[in-house]
Amino acid sequence: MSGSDRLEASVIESVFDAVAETAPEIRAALPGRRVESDRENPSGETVMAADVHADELLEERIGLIDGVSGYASEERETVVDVGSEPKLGSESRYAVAVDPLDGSSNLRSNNAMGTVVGVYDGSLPARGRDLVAAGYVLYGPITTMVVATADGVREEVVTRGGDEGVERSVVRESISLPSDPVVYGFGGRVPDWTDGFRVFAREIESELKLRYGGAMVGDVNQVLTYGGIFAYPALADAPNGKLRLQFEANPIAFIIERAGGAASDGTEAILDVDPEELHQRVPLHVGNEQLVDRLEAAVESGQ
Ligand code: FBP
Repeated sequence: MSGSDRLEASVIESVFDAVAETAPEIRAALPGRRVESDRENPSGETVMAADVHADELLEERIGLIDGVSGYASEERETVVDVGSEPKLGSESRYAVAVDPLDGSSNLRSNNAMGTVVGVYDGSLPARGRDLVAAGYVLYGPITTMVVATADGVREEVVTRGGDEGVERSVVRESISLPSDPVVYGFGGRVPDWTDGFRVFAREIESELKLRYGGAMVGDVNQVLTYGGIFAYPALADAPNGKLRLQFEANPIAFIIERAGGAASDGTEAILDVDPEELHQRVPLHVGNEQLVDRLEAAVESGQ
């Protein structure tokens, strides 16, 4: 293994160690933080106290990792320079982009939420093809962490191990999307969808079962488990949809592609989208490849 391969492997491992160690703390701190903070994020959304707390914990832990030069989050205007000189014999530097608490509007109703993480080889904003790993934590009835690297996709259960800290056990290895899709979940209001997307949705409704929980991580995890498609599409008054390219769409697209699926903005692969700015939004459609292909055809013909 070359020095730069060693650095990359070490950075990826350290990032997901830090995320796994932080996840139980993020979860344990939720009950007292189901209230709005006094802040707005760069996308103009009111930030919950739990978003702020998760972001601070992750910045502190990820910022300590050797080889990580930048930390960016959906809740911060700019990339934080957390770099120290790499000690593993390589000049390669990595940036980590995080959605600390995806779906935090589910806090009030006590539904699932997650943490999304992308490890980019390069500075941000970057193309999804520059990701070397991505993953998410799902705070469901149990806490799970999905990690995708060049080697494939795995799912771990993360629990607190008392004085020993966090315990992790791999429960699914080499995950691939089931070939016979079962579920779909689409965000946004139906009247706000484009004509092409509405036509596609009408077809899908008679083929698959609706599963929409209002947190991308939870909805994508259903797709990863049962096969199907998740979308937060372009809307009449929001042609770029709602989800952020660097923090949400790219990491999820990377995971789904590694699991044998596809991810599109409606016309091209999400991972090929050229970023213009850190907080840009993008329509996201992810799932089994044949469904994403059909979606692209429908969106194209019905603009
Ligand atoms: P946050 O990261 O600010 O929570 O927003 C993202 C998100 O919550 C996604 O997880 C989810 O898919 C979408 O917004 C839900 O939006 P809506 O409430 O419009 O269905």
